[in-house]
Amino acid sequence: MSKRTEVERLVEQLERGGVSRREFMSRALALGLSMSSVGLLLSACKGKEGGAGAAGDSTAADAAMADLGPMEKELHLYNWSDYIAEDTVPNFEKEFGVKVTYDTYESNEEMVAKLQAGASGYDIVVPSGYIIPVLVATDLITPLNKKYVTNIGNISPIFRNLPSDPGDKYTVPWQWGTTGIAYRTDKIKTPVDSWDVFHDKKFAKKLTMMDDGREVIGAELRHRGHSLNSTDSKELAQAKADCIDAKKNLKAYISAPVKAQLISGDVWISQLWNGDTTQAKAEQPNLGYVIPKEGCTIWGDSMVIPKSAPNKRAAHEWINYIMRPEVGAALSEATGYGTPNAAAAKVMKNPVPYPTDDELKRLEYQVDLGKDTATWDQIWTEIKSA
Ligand code: N2P
Repeated sequence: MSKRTEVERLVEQLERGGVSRREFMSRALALGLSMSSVGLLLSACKGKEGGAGAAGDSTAADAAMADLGPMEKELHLYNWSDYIAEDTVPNFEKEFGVKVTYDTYESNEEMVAKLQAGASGYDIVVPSGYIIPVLVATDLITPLNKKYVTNIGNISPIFRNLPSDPGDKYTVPWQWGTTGIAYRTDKIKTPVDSWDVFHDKKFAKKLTMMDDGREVIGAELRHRGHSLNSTDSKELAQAKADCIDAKKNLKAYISAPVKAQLISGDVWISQLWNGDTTQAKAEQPNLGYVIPKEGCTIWGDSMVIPKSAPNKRAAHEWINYIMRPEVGAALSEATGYGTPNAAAAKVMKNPVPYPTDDELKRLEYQVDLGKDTATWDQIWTEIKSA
């Protein structure tokens, strides 16, 4: 049977209620469909299913108010690296009598692959906005029990009811930032203000871009004046060629760990997030950061609870704890990122200000690419192996 027919048959089975959403997901992934395509199929089938999934919404509403029982003794966190204050975990452990484990990842895709591989044991993960609809559609995260997240009023209205999670059903925002260019002000004579710099032979092998297809392809799309969410095949073909051209100049595709090389001077210019640049600047004052004139990504990451989380009560207590003003403030002081927590911003000396309307014109939020995720994945694989 052709792959296409197999997928069609699987969709029919889902509509009849012959397979659960979870089983559908694992079989579709086994057939080689991307996570996003599976998500798209699942949302398209919503309501048509005869099986348990059809009752999904009312079940979710009930679950959202259910009692979670007593506090568990453990909590397993999975977060981006260099994205928390030193005291945040120890203080929580002390106050709640919970043993916390803390693992880190370098990209949304790495984290999603872990969740998708089956019960990961994680109680909290911190995806960016564009990934959330995919996690919801593939049934990998659970709605929040609102009665445990009493500090939600501390979150600024700008970060409530986001397009990635209408009604704040699944998410509480963690931090936000931008993906621009970090550079050594003592090594570069002319100011860096454009994605052009990654094509400049003068800087060959002193340059890095992130190990993240959405960011690298997105940057080259913006470089040509396009949306970093483009699904236009001509624009994508050009972006791929541009990425391959820049790659000849790069030392590596590397994300958070590049900080050490910027500090030492092995690398002079990096595509990097604003907060990680601020962290590096504490050790290397000759560092600048710019939002290139062609524009770049603005993103927000949120805490969510995987459906398979073994410690759901502790996960909710963690989310509520993070929303305390002093905890949120310490977090942003340490990471250099913006806080979505208005009460935390009030007690900070220098909170990162939310971009002005003018700056926002150059910034763009990533969105789920739906069925075109597969095309992007393919292009990124080809760039990496070029
Ligand atoms: C990691 C912070 C960046 C998160 N250091 C990007 N969404």
